[in-house]
Amino acid sequence: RILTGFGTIALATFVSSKPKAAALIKPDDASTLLVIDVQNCFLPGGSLAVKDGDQVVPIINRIAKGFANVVMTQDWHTAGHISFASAHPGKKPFETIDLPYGKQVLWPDHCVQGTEGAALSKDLSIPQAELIVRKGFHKDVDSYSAFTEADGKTATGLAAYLTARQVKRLFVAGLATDFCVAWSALDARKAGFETYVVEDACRGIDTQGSLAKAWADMTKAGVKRIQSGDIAV
Ligand code: VGL
Ligand code: ZN
Repeated sequence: RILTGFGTIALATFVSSKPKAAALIKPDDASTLLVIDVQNCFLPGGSLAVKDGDQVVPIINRIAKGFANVVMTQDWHTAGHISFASAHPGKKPFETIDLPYGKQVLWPDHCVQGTEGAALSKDLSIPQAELIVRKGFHKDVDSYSAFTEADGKTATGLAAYLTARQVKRLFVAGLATDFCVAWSALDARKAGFETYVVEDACRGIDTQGSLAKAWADMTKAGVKRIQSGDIAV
């Protein structure tokens, strides 16, 4: 009888208890929001449009209000860049080739220096953004990562910049989840930063299983997968 009584109380407690809200993550002075490649070419109507890519813009604008430090990147290719399928006779976009530095996915021409397609979205509203890192500007080397080019050794200077600014934590958002966001987040971990990827503030290209692989690689590397609602703004 006593045990039955306890059972009833325990069940009543269980049924009535509300799920606890997870604590919000508060960006501090050692935190930087890294906004990857929110450029016209990757938005609807662009030459390498990421599905629903425009939906990240209001989300990024909202979370950016919580950050004193914001850095953006801009994919910035030469005309005839080695990552363009058009530079390889007989090759089509989304095919891959072997280059001296490894496998390269071939893309439609995109983000050519100085073109409207390479411009950052005019709908971004982040006036405090302090630095724009351009990448992929060497004709014979791609650079998905904001830190290191695809040769695996040429630095963009971003890690040195962030270290000099005493940044410890990076929150990564933008386009595309499975390429420039993932490669940047993986390199951020290699450089020793605590790294969060804000999933709903990113959209992926997802070619040949790339999105699932990117999340698996990021998780393995200790990247924390969060949502924009987890951040205190
Ligand atoms: C990107 C493919 C080619 C990206 C850039 O921003 O994710 N993807 N260039
Ligand atoms: Zn590119």
